[in-house]
Parts: sequence; C-alpha cells; structure tokens
Amino acid sequence: MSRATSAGGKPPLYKIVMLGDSGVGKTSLVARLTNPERPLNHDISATMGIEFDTQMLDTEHGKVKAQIWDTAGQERFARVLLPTYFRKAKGVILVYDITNAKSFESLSERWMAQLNDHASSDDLAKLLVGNKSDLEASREVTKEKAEQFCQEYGMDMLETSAKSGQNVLQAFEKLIGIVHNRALAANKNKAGIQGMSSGGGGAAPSTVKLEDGKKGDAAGTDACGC
Ligand code: G3D
Ligand code: MG
Repeated sequence: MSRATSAGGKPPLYKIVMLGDSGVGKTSLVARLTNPERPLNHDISATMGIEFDTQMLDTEHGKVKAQIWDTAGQERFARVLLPTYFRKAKGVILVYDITNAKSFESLSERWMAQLNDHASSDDLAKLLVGNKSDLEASREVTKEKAEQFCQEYGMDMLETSAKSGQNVLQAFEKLIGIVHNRALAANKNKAGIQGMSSGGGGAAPSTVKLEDGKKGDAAGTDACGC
C-alpha cells in the first residue's frame, strides 16, 4: 500500500544530492560506494554539470534504492542547475575536506544558504561528511568544529575516506536510513489521518523513472521533468 514499504514490492527510490566545494571528494565518494573496486584515480576528476548513479542500500526496514546526484560544485553550472538538482531530493550529504578549512567554511557561507533557497529544509535529511580522513597529518578542521556545525544545523556527521573506503558505505546508509524512516513515519501518519493515501503528496518518496546504474547527463534532466 505505502510506497515507502519495501515488503513484497519494489524497493522505494530516494533521491539524494551531494553538496560541497569542488575537490572535496564528492565524486570519489559516490564512485567508492557504487564501485568499491574502482581505484581512486579513475577518470572521475572534473565532473561536468550533473550526473547521478543508483545504489541499493540496506536500512533497518529493508532495502531501498538511493539515486545519488553529483554536481561539479562550480558556481557557473550550479546556479542554473540548482533547482533541477534539488527537485524532489529527500536527503543531502554536505561534504568538506578535513584538510581544507575553506571547504568547511563554504558549507555555512554558501551551501547551507543554497540549500535553504532551493529546497524545503524540513523535507531534507542532512548528513555532514568530513572527507579525506586518511590525511590526518594535514588536518585543518577539528572534529569539535564539525560537531559544533552539526549542533547548529541539526544533523549528524561522519568522517570518511574515499581513498581507503573508511565509513563511505556507513555514511550513505546513515543518511538513507534517516530518509527511509521519515518516509515510513510520514506515510503512517497520513494513513492514520486520511485512511488510504493515493500518493502524490509530500510524504511519498520521490520516484524517478530511470534504469539502474544509468548515468545522468541528459537523462537526469528528463527524469525530473524539468
Ligand atoms: P569533487 O567531486 O568534490 O570535486 P573529487 O572531488 O572526487 O574529484 O576529488 C578531488 C581530489 O581529491 C581527487 O584528486 C581525488 O583523488 C582526491 N580525493 C578524494 N577523496 C579523497 C580521500 O578520501 N583521500 C584522499 N587522500 N584523496 C581524496 P586528484 O589528484 O585526482 O585531483
Ligand atoms: Mg566531482
């Protein structure tokens, strides 16, 4: 009945987006998740525009599919593409590089503002990710600073390394778990208040007609109907 219930049916699909400065490792994190065997310096450096990948993930309430959107983090692209990027997103991973203080400052100075401009913040589950944890000797952002940010904006955090793979799966699973729980709770609420929901409301997970593993580019824009 509920589209957020995976039992017996297709797993629900949730769109999540990667945000953060260029160079923090967003593309590397997605690549590590979707293909852990892929060496880090695969041809993944300069992402152009928007692309996405899908990945099945486990939650405490069954399997769900994450459609992970990734951007270049370049303003000249981001500005026009942001509405498309955020449309129907249910979760966001805010990424900074623990060896780059500026990338952390950008989160509050730039990315949180863009998030609030383009997405209904209450609707979005958020996770803070400090990437490049393998470069401890070059650390510029303390965990305490990051925890403060989390308290201020009400989110959890994890430090990851797309290079070693540390915490990468955990980060995506953590966010998607929050997203799925919210969708289940919202559907339950809806069912309780209105009887059977026929979908189309805000509680249902965003479903976008796409094939597994297919990269975004043009298809991504079509998929969101923009
Ligand atoms: P972006 O998508 O956020 O722009 P990328 O970032 O994924 O393109 O990564 C930017 C650079 O950081 C890449 O190096 C990549 O290999 C490196 N990188 C990403 N994640 C990690 C990590 O966890 N640890 C380390 N040590 N490096 C990482 P190049 O040299 O290709 O530009
Ligand atoms: Mg990139």
